[in-house]
Amino acid sequence: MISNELQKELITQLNKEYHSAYIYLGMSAYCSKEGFNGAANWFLIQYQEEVAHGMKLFKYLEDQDVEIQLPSIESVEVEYKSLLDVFKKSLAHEQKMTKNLNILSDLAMKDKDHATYNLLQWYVTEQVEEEATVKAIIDHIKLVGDNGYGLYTIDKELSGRTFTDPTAN
Ligand code: OFO
Repeated sequence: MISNELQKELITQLNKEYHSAYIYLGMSAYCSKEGFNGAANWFLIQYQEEVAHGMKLFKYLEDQDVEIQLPSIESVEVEYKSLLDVFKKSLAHEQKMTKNLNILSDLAMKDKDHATYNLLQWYVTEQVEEEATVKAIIDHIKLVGDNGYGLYTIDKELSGRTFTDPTAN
């Protein structure tokens, strides 16, 4: 049985996963508008990943008989300064999510709720990968600076990303 406090926090986390998805949809729209179609594809896949994160949590809450509530999803920004800016904002967002997940893990540990703690560790591990991936992209963009051909090459690389359900294993 998940404590009431933790149930409430997990519902908030569910909302945050879908908010993350929404943020990435906005980032995809920005990139597409600016002609960075590869980056638009990359963020669209990120959107799909966040939806999958949300579904994993949704399923867990159902399995644990938690009464599901679906509060409204906060609106998101769709304007950014540059390709570098959009990826920097993505990293800042993921760092915030990591912090939240650590707080949630602390709470599950305090409650001695091993099942929820286990689930949260899956998310914590996923965050390490997400942050590292975005950091690497930021480094590449910084390397090329304003060089058009460099940005074109990075965008082309980003177009190769395909969706693999992160929750499948
Ligand atoms: Fe759901 O991992 Fe990013 O936010």
